[in-house]
Formats: sequence, C-alpha cells, structure tokens
Amino acid sequence: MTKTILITGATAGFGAAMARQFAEAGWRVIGTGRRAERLRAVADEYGADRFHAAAFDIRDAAAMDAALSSLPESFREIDVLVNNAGLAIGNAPAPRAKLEDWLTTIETNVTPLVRLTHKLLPKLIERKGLIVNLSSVAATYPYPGGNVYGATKAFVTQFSLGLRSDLHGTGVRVTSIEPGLCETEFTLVRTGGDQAASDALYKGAHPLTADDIAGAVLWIANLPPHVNINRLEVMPVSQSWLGTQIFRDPQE
Ligand code: NDP
Ligand code: 8X3
Repeated sequence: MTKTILITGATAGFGAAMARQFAEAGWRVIGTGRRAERLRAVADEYGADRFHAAAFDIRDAAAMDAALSSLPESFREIDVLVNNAGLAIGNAPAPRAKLEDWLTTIETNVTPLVRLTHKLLPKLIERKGLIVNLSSVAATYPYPGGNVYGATKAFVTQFSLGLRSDLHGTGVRVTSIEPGLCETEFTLVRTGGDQAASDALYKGAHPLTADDIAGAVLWIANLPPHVNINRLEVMPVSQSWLGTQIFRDPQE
C-alpha cells in the first residue's frame, strides 16, 4: 500500500533530498516551504499524484491550517511526519547577538514543530505512524555562538523523547535525528547569504550530504513496526570534539 509522508522544509537541504528519495521509493510526498517555485519543480518532476506542494511560512498558523485542510484526498492519510524546517541566524556570542534573530530562531524551530505535531497526532495515532524530528548535535554539545539555536534543538530532542513516552502503547514511533556538519543552505542562511563563508566552512571537511540524512530517514521509515530509533546522532568522520575552554584572569 502506498504510504504518505509530510516533510516540512522540502525546498532545500535535507528536506529536498528526503522529498526526492521518498518519491523515488514510491511514497506519496507532501513537501512544504516558502519557496513555492522549488516545490512546483519537484511536483513537475514526480507528478501531482506523487508530490503535493504546500507552500507556506511555517510560522503562519492560519496558513498551516489552510494547507492541511486543502490537502487532496489521496494525501490525507499521513503515515510519517518529518519536522525538518528550521534555521540558525548568526553565530554571535550571546552579548553580541540580536534579540530579533533569537526570537526568529525560536519561532521557526520550536512553535511550528509543536503546532504541526499536535495537529497531526490523531491521524498518526490512527495510522500507527512515525514522527521524525530534525534536532542537531548542537542540542547536546554547546559551542560559542550556538546559544539559542542549540537550545531550540535541545527542545526538539527532549520533545521527541517526551512524545515517545506519551505515545506509549499507540504504536507511533518517534525519532530525533541529530546531525553534525552537513553542507546544505544552512550556513548560507545562518550567515545572511555569505556564500564565501559557507564554502570556507565546508572546504576540505568532507561534510555530510543531505542525501546521507535523507537515506537515514528512509531507512528509519522502512524499519519493521516494532523497531524505534530513539535518537540518531550522525557526524562526518572529519568532525569530533575539541573539549572545554578555560578563561584565566589576566590580573592574577
Ligand atoms: P536548509 O537551509 O538547506 O533548508 C531549510 C529548510 O527549512 C528549507 O526548505 C526552508 O524553506 C525551510 N524553512 C526555514 N524557515 C522556514 C519558514 N519560516 N517557513 C517554512 N519553511 C522554512 O537547511 P538544512 O536542510 O540543513 O536544515 C534542515 C534542518 O536540519 C533544520 O532544522 C536544521 O536546523 C537541521 N540541521 C542542519 C544541519 C546542517 O549542518 N545542515 C545539522 C543539524 C541539523 P524556505 O526557505 O523555502 O521556506
Ligand atoms: C547544525 C550543526 O554544528 O552548525 O545543526 O550546530 S551545527
């Protein structure tokens, strides 16, 4: 039987790679994001019966409602929800960070994820579905400038674990995916469009690719129904931990 997956943030990076991998694997895919033309291109490629484009700003509750209530009949039986849309803005340490950037990060990474999950839970319970949430290694390992972004991802991880607990006995599976360095548009967005900074970050690092993460999600979605991956932390081989920092008082 053909299954249906809803992927937020399907216009770029992980979400776009997931949309393609699931469509190619024969799933019905609902892809969201603000850039409608990118969603349309995927729909043109795979056909309207395989890919449904739902273009809206994830922070806009009314637009989310409208997109869900106007799903074509054949896309309504959602089996898998991937809460992927998200961003970081800037990497300034807290004393120099802009409050506006912090609030946008929280309003993008946290509230819509909770809202969409709450809306789709009855359907996911009915269908013994799967929820995959995109957290990050930043949820576990703090780094200078990670501040609010890392905190939003810690929320995503903990919410995922809490959902697992609350969904005990329902058959619904929940996974928190926690990737490290992966080359997508993430750094372009984080730096306000600085392609050179993005290229410099990934140069020579052999970062993860969006297809690596999409492949992991496809694997999880195809596991037998009694298997739950609680958390999946994935880094490129080139990335590991440096340790803590120590400030020494120059007066002593
Ligand atoms: P990209 O910037 O490549 O893609 C982000 C996606 O999120 C886009 O499709 C974008 O769509 C969507 N999005 C962002 N803001 C909004 C909004 N307001 N409304 C609707 N959609 C929105 O980043 P990644 O693919 O790398 O990131 C995907 C997820 O993975 C994020 O949650 C990120 O935090 C997480 N992650 C990324 C890592 C990395 O190193 N790349 C590592 C760990 C986690 P559009 O702009 O068209 O609206
Ligand atoms: C993105 C990975 O290390 O830039 O979540 O925070 S990192």
